[in-house]
Amino acid sequence: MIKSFQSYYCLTTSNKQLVDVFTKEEIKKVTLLGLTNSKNSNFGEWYTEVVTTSEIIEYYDISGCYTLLPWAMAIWKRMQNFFDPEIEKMDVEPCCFPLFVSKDALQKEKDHITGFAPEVAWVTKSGDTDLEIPIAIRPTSETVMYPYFSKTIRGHRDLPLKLNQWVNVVRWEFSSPTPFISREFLWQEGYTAFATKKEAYTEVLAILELYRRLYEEYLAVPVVKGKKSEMEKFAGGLYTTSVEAFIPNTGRGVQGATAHCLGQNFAKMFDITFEDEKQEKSEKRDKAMVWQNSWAYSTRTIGVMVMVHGDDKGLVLPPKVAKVQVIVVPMPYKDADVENILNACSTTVKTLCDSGILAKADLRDNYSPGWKYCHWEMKGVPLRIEIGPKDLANNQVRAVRCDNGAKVDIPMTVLVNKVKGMMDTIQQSMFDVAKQKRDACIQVTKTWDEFIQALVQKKLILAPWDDEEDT
Ligand code: 86X
Repeated sequence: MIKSFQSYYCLTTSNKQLVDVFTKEEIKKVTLLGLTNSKNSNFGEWYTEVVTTSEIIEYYDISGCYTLLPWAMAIWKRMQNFFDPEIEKMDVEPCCFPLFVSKDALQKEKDHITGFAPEVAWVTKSGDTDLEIPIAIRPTSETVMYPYFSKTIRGHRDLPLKLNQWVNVVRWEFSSPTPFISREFLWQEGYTAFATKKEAYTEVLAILELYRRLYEEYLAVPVVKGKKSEMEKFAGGLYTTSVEAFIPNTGRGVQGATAHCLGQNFAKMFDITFEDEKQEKSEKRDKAMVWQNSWAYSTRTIGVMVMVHGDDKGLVLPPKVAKVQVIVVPMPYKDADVENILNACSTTVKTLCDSGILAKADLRDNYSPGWKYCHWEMKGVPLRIEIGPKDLANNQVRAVRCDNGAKVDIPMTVLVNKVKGMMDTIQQSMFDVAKQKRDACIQVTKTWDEFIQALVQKKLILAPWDDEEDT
């Protein structure tokens, strides 16, 4: 009976009817629709289920590695399309350094590598033959890039040097990996060098603001900008700034992106020096060390977005990063209407696409409208447009929001403007709701007891802090 269930399902329209006959698990197994876990009762299972069922992630046979499917890469591309032009305006140039690091180079900055050493993945063989010297896969690229910085920076005219690359890196972390918080991930890594401290300090804040905008304006995730404590900063640098997101369900903060001011530590280690203007004219021609920054955000951003916005029906994508912003579903129920309705769907999609909205029609005839609703809700498409006989007769469409289920009839005559407006509304409303939920978790604590209590209650704690190690 279960085997022939899919065709049975296609003939029915009401999801509720099915639930009465089969368990949720049985329905999911056969239709591949719906979630068996709920966000509030078992968050961890819900997360892994939602990323696989929505087809953004595919599991892989190596632990900690996941395939980013087109639905995920579309989000990543949009984030790149925002960030790349912004850093280009700041004269940051694209580059691509090798994936491999020699042992010598990797160990050059011993102090900063020590704690990380267990996370480095090594290539030790080619075929059956041992490599003479094992080579590491980059966990980050300081040691790959800075020899080049040292070589290419001679005088003040070579500064500032600003490079960025979009690559994958590998960190064999042992804390349980999960989709988007994985051992191999994609990121942008920016490395810059300046003649003065002031320029470096200014850039760190400019990049941090881009990270805030990325989260808040694109992913609709509220973040807090800040400076890490001495304990939490990148040990190789001078100070670390970050944007931090909050996941209400776990009560935990997540580091969203970091921008480090490295000071002159790496300049000293890698001999990245220049003859500055004043000194050039003097007899001594002393070398001055450059001031450096590094900054990165990774595909972890997508995981944070899923955790913040996803619900019990699946993903909920902010319009600004969704591969498909509007899905158009026909609702034919009498044979006579079919052709007209399908035509209306195609026309609607064309009208929307012509005005820059990412719309798509799901005209497949082997799935019921109900199945399609669940499917696209699972994938988080911000707006569903349904067109049935009644809509056709009234020269309108019905629009349903993915984020809150709100339904509205839109006259065809104002379709484009209305849908554009709804994209903005959904984007803003997703941010507002997420911010409201986060802010509701904030608790001010002034004593250690209050602090512990708030932690247990999954609060986001606001506490006095003087950055003394003892405190
Ligand atoms: C710290 C610091 C920094 C450039 C960024 O956060 C932005 C982009 N890098 C990264 N870090 C390491 O230095 C590191 C080093 C090794 Cl060898 C490792 F295996 C893991 C690491 N993880 C983080």
